[in-house]
Amino acid sequence: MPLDDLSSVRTVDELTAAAAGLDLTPGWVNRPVPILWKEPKSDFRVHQWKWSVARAGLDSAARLIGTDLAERRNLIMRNPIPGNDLATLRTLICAYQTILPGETARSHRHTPHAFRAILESQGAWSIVNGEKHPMETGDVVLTPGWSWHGHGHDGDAQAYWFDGLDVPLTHLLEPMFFEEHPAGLEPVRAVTPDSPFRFTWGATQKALDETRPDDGGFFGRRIALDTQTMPTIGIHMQRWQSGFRSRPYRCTANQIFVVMQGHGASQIGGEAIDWSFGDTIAVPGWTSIEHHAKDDAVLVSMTDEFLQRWTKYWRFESLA
Ligand code: GTQ
Ligand code: FE2
Repeated sequence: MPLDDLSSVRTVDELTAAAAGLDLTPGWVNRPVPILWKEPKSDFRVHQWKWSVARAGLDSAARLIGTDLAERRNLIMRNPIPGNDLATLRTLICAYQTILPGETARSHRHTPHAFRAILESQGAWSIVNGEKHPMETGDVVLTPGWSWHGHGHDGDAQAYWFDGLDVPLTHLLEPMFFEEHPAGLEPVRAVTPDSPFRFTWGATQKALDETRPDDGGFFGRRIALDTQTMPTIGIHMQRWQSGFRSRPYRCTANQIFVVMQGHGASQIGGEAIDWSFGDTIAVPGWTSIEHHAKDDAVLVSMTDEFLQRWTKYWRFESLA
């Protein structure tokens, strides 16, 4: 019998063995990990990164390495599961980044979409497609995929921000392109404090003032930023009054919360997590979420919810 002839096999076992030799796997064979399962069961873990710890790391990085060598002086928040050295959650990565007064970080562009939420900055900026966007404390600045972006700092004190990107999704789908700007730092064509890529702290607070808490009680006062130029990353800003307790829920979206103001305690997947300014919490999809603000708090969150809605995978469930 020729090795590639499956016509004359006499038993199921023979067929299985012969097919395997031709890179054909019978679907009826028991596998260690099945193809389908009842409900989401992420390998990724709920995890929190404390700002106090990461900030000290950034300060040491600023002391030890310049932006000439480190194109981006950042600390990536790797989900602590075996074999993973990049992804924060299945589709998302995030990092903390810092820049010193007078420094610049060269311009580049890549297919992954990105944004920054500014934790501490007076005078830092990002040049996005030739337009200089101020990055002041509390601002959110978008760099949609394939837009040139480089950073710099005209102020007097070290600046810090949170970066969020969809790099793991790009890795999965494989359309990765990356290019350095020929000029190093892209020349500034215009200064644009008002730009669809920039959401100032002031504008966010005003929009939140005009928003009522959601009727379901799951999210409190919350707005979605317009990220249609980068549809894989949803960004919400939420503001909770001292004492706010959310109704528990779970949804299939992967979510990362960053604390912009205040402190609180949340129950995430049954785990108590105390959070305060600058902390980041990664929450894989289908994990129970119940937030509690202990003083007036503002959190920014990034999510693949809109991507999951578009693919019709998204599900939401109230847990109380
Ligand atoms: O600032 O351009 O944290 O390209 C990771 C990759 C930041 C950036 C990160 C990046 C950037
Ligand atoms: Fe980048």
